[in-house]
Amino acid sequence: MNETRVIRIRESILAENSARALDLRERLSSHGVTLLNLMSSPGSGKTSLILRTIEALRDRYSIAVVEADIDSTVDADRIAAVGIPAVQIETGGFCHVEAAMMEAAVTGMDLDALDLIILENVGNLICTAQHDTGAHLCVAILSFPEGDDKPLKYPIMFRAADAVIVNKTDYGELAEFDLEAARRRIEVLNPGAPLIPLSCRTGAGVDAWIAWLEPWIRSSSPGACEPQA
Ligand SMILES: Nc1nc2c(ncn2[C@@H]2O[C@H](COP(=O)(O)OP(=O)(O)OP(=O)(O)O)[C@@H](O)[C@H]2O)c(=O)[nH]1
Ligand SMILES: [Mg+2]
Repeated sequence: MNETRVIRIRESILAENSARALDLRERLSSHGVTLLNLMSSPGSGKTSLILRTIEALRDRYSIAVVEADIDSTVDADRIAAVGIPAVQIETGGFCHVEAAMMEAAVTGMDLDALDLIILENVGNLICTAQHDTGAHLCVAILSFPEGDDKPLKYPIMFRAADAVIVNKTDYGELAEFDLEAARRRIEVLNPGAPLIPLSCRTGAGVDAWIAWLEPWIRSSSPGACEPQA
């Protein structure tokens, strides 16, 4: 009897992506550029955090932004409106960014003139964490209205992160978000990963985020973020 031939597409596609991501990361490092991959569910505050980060760092560092969405240039337009170069990746249905998309996005950028590229990944908590984009750092954002149970339901995202931001703390009691419960759940998944509560609306806590991020810029060495299966 003939043996059934099995072609493992997923493994080979992921392996090819990982190789491209490694090349891109090394290329960016050689130009002294740090790539930060921001991931969260839709509406948690990725674009708002990018705008806060630009505000805090633009005097000291040269920053560019890559926005990824299934469609539209809404977020790239918000970044361009504050005078920071922004490239929009329209993924056309893909729910994550891959290394090849980032290669295309950085083509044409003057890498020697840049210190930091921030990627706003597509809004979702699942497949974004499974694909290496070439980033040096991966940061996950959770927000008060989403609930403190998200690390239990979407562990891969929280395992993949170098740091976890908890945004929208200004919701306070309204959101019934238990920060200590979230901290314990993330600690189990990703021991030692810092949890940084803040509010992009009021600016409270943004200093702690900048204090965590700044040493990585220009160091161009990768954090511990790893795509999760
Ligand atoms: N109350 C409050 N609202 C916030 C805060 N941060 C962001 N928002 C609001 O939340 C909504 C979504 O914020 P965005 O920054 O667009 O979120 P996003 O993650 O970029 O969303 P997508 O790109 O659609 O995935 C907007 O109405 C923001 O004004 C915050 O700290 N507190
Ligand atoms: Mg956005």
